[in-house]
Order: sequence, then structure tokens, then C-alpha cells
Amino acid sequence: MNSTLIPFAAFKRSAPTTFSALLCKSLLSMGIAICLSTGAQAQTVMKINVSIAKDSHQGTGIDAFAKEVEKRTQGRYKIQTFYAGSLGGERESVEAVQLGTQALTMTSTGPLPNFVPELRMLDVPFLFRDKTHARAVLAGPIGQELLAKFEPKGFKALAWAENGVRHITNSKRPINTPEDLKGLKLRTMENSVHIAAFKDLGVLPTPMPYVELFTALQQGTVDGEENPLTVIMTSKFDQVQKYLTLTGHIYSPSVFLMNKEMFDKLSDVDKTAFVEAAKAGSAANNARVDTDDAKGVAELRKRGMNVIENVDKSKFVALMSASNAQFEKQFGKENLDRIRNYK
Ligand code: EAX
Repeated sequence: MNSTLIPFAAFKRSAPTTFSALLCKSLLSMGIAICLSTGAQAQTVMKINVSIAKDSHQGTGIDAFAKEVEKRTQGRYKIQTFYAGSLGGERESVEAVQLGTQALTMTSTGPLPNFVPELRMLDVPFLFRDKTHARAVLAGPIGQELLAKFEPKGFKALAWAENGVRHITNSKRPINTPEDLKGLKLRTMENSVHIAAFKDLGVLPTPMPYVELFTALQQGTVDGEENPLTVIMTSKFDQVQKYLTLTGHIYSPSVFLMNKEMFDKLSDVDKTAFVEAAKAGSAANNARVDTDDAKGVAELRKRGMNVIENVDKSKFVALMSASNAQFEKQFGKENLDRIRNYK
């Protein structure tokens, strides 16, 4: 691994200047490729992926990131973008980045506590008042401290982004109160906090990766799921889910991750370029979340969904707080209060 970029430098020096075609030396085990393009400027190619569609907040986020990296490194780095789970689901992709077989990924925090346990606290139900509160926490000292927790685990977390505020959909019946959920089989993310919270709500949580979800809903393996409006729209869940209730039960962050050794080998200037590019990607992602949140209800109604907007949240809060004492013991009440009270 340590030699990843050393041959790159050597390659560049010895490269003839008259190459007419793109020549790539793939170093798949290292998750990168080094290419010589016309004019023999050496270029390092890295991959980034998301598990949802290109036409989505996350797709928009990695597109903006790729463009900015190329621009800010004058084309010395090229980021190839992959969508819709074509390189694997979120947990698999995070593993690949940790191992270094893939350079980069953008993921929701769903599977991340399996790698960085401190992140579990971000997914506690009703922890954030709204998106503005959540964005402020992630941009402030708490968010920065959490990004640093990735480093001993083999990741450079370049920047936070946002997956969105989660709402419940299902194919069986309108959900007006938590009692309406009783007995429903609901897919959750592969995250122990989500699983505990949904057990408190009286549903049968079925954890599975997002990439398997559409088929599971279509085949009736599960009755429902929960995701932000932006994910529901881009995933076309309206084709397999009749009912949507705006529960807003959990705020779901996402993050740009890079293999730490690869990041450490970048020059200081390029390190800044990657971090700034991720911030630009995050801004593009968040803007798309806002657009989708603003039009989501009307759009999903137009597509035929029955949307319940005004739900009595206090009942959901009361039930989903059953595990709060346990969460406070596990994650530190002071840590959760620090997030809750952040202004
Ligand atoms: O990252 O797994 C999920 O439900 C996520 O919200 C989705 O994949 C987007």
C-alpha cells in the first residue's frame, strides 16, 4: 500500500510525451488506477459510489465532488462515479474503503456504527429538532469530533452530508397512530439503534441493505420501510408502497469516506482539494434534499400515494423514547444532551 503513489511519480517522470491514447495501469487491489492521457499527464483514477440512483441527492453529491476534485487538482485526479449499488451496498462499500480495494464511498450512517460505534448516537429517534439543528451540529465541534473518530478505523471522513429526515411507508394501511403499525413487517437499516427504536414502536424490524429493498417490498417480504422523501422518490417506492406518513422519526446523516492511507499519501495541497471538494459535494447534496423535501409530498401524491401529513408525533415520540434510558447509558447522557441542546 505504501508504494501506491510512488510508482505514479516514477511513471510520470519516465513517461514519453507523445502518447496518443489513454493508457491505464490498474491497481485494483489498491482501488485506484494510474493513467496517462494524451500529452502524457499522469492521472490517478479513483472510484466513489452510492447505493441509490444517479438522479438523487447522493448522486448529485458525488457528481459535484468528482467535478471539484478534477478541477482543484488540475486533472491529476479523476473520480469515477458509480450509482444504484452497482459496486455494492453501503456496508460492503464501507468495508471496501476500509480495506483499500475502493478509494471512496458516500454512505448514510446506517451501517457505520459497525465500524465506528460512536456514530450510533446520531441515529437516536427525535434527537434533532429539524434539519437546521442537525446541520448545525454536524458543521460544529460535535460533527468535527465525530469525523475524527473514523481515523483510527482506517478512514478519512472528508465531510458530512445529509441523507434526510425519515418517514414511514407501507403497502397495507394508512398509519395515523403507532397502533396502526402493530404487526407490520418493516425493513430497517442494519443499525442496532434503528432496530431497537422500531421494536419499541411495536413493529417487526427486518434489517436489510437498501439495495435489496425494492424487491423485498415488491415481493411482500416486508410490508413497509422508512426513508427520507428524497430517497422514496428516487427509489420509486410509490410503485410498491401505497401509504406514507410524515413521522420524521430519525434524522439520517451521510458522509464522504476515503481510505485513510490513500488520503495520507496525498500532498497537502491535494488533501485540501479533496476536503473542499467533499464540502462542495455536501452542499450540492443538501440543496437537492431541500428541493426534494419541498416538492416531495405533492409529487408522491401525484404518483398515487396516500400521504398523511399531520400525524400526532407525540405518540411516536413517547413510544420511541422507551429505549432512551438505555441509549443514554450506552452513549452517555451528556453526549446526547450536548447534541439536543446545541444552538
Ligand atoms: O443511503 O438504507 C437506507 O435506507 C438509506 O437511507 C438509503 O440507502 C440511502
